[in-house]
Amino acid sequence: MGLDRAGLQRFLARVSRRDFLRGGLGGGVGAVATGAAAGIAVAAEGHSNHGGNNITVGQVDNDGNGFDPHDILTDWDTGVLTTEAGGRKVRTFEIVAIDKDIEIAPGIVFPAWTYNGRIPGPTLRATEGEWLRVNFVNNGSHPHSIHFHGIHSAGMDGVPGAGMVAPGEAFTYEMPAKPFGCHLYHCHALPLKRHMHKGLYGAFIIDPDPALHPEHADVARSRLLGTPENARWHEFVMVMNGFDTNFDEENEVYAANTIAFAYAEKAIKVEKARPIRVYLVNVTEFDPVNSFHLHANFFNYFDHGTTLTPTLTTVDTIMQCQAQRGIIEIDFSEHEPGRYMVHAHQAEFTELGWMAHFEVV
Ligand SMILES: [Cu+2]
Repeated sequence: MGLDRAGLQRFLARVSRRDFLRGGLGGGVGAVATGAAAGIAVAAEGHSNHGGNNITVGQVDNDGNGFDPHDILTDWDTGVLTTEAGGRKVRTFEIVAIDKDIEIAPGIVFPAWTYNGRIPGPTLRATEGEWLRVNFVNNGSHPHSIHFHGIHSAGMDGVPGAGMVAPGEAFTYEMPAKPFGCHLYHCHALPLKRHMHKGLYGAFIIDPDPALHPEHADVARSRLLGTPENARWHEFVMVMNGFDTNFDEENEVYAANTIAFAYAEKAIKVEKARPIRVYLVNVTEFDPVNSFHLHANFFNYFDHGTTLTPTLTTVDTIMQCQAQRGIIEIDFSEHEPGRYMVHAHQAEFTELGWMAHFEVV
């Protein structure tokens, strides 16, 4: 093969990561095997599987996890909206950090740290110009925080010394909802990579206020949850993540919204006539980039979602470093009905779980 030493190391690392899934749970050091795991293997690239599905065999217990990845696509948490005497609109959210085991692929249970018992945490959704109040309780076993990617004061940054919360304690983060776009939040306790990859992150969407964007008011209205213009769209959140199940600082499982192959096994149904908007966030730890590639079609992309005109037009692949995010807009109205694949174009990530289908009907 002519590999140099570094190349050989990369090759061996890849083999060991694939062997993890191919061998099912045999080498699952650190991952907790459930009873249901016995006999579960992965239909990987063995010769007998050519032409097969190349996805996991068996089912993740969504009830046991307490969430269904198909619900996570669309279950916006809009909090509670109140108007103060002075007219200020305040949106209040409740988030609790909890240690919890999550089954991320059939039979592979990850000892996670979560916001509200799920990974990703609730998809917080607000409107530009509101005031946000996030009541955070840390019921986990380690100090945690919520660091928002948005615009706020130093004291609200969720870093050590500004909103770090010891186990059993609470903190309220307050900030304006700006700028509009597709953002994220995550724990910023140290060591950061450990706290992030354990599952403490979520999407944070701020819809534009059409009144503030007269030049693109129609686009802003189409993004504003609750308007008829917005209801035309299929909107989905996809948080690209990975899990290091044996704590060797490499991911063994990849996904959008945590559960390997969830949307490959059960496709995301979309009506042909309705446009699709994906709020895409990359929180993958340990790998420098992740990506989103669409088959048989092209899309427009709004980097960070902070513009109302696309920052990339007519592309079929975009990549994001960790914490980068953006809005993808897809139109299948001219396509024939059928299944259209989406996956990371790092083939390894695809084989380890980050693959999905849109089923256009
Ligand atoms: Cu933390």
